[in-house]
Amino acid sequence: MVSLRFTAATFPHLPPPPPPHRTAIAAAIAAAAAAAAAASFTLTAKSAGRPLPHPAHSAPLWASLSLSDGGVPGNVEPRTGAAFPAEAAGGRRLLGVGLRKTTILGLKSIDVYAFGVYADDNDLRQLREKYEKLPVSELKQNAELINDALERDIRMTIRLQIVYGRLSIGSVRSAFEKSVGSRLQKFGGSDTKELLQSFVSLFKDEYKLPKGSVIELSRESNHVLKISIEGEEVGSIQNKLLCQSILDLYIGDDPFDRSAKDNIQGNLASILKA
Ligand code: DAO
Ligand code: DAO
Repeated sequence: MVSLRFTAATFPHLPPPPPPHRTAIAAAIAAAAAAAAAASFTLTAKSAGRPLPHPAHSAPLWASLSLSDGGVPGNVEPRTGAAFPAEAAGGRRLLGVGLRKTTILGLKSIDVYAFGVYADDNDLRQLREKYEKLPVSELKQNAELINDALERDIRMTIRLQIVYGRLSIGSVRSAFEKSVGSRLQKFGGSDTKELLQSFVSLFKDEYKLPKGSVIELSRESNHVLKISIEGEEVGSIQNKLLCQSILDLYIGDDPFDRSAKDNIQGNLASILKA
């Protein structure tokens, strides 16, 4: 049994909703729960609207991060200047940074967000036994290594820093359906449509993701996907396929940023040999 929990009223920039709004959220969650049940997982939602401790930053985060993190070059995504801490929550180590772009109207390329990929060192050791005999040069090219990293119970985090200043939740929903949806199909889940639909239906139009917002997509132990915005957990779901599909966007065989993926794999290879 897979379980999904989404704390609908804890998104940044969203004041605790007035009663009619709350009712609308409750109704949407009930509808998603029904869809979820059809897809054989359960959904519950916390409705308590806690205000967030920190409002999302209106100034770009990287303005100060480059100093606070000592300006280590490998931690800065060079095209956007977005800086990433060397460690994420739980001591996960930064393996590499990259950029998610898209094209609008088939023409104009835009930078959507910079990302950092993190993994738990201890969990990565699971891979040592199998791979430590291979030379680093081979590990850097080894597709099976990546498949194992995607599939196993290894705690990882993808940290996103929004770069595009006019991101609407509608576009996040459709991008997610397309990118994550294609990976769900690729990994062969049969009943993944309902899963995807009920999950994206929880990304409500009221939520705002201004430039500089930080989103973390984390795979916790036992294939629990956790989403936080500005450090505040907004939802989680236990689903191995969804975790694998999301990670595949960044380190799989058709990644958003090829050079980032190569760099991440290089670092992974060095860790396994260390
Ligand atoms: O404004 O029409 C537009 C283009 C927006 C493209 C957005 C792509 C969204 C990518 C997902 C972002 C997830 C945080
Ligand atoms: O870039 O296509 C992509 C995948 C991005 C995943 C973003 C998930 C954002 C979840 C938070 C939404 C809150 C409204």
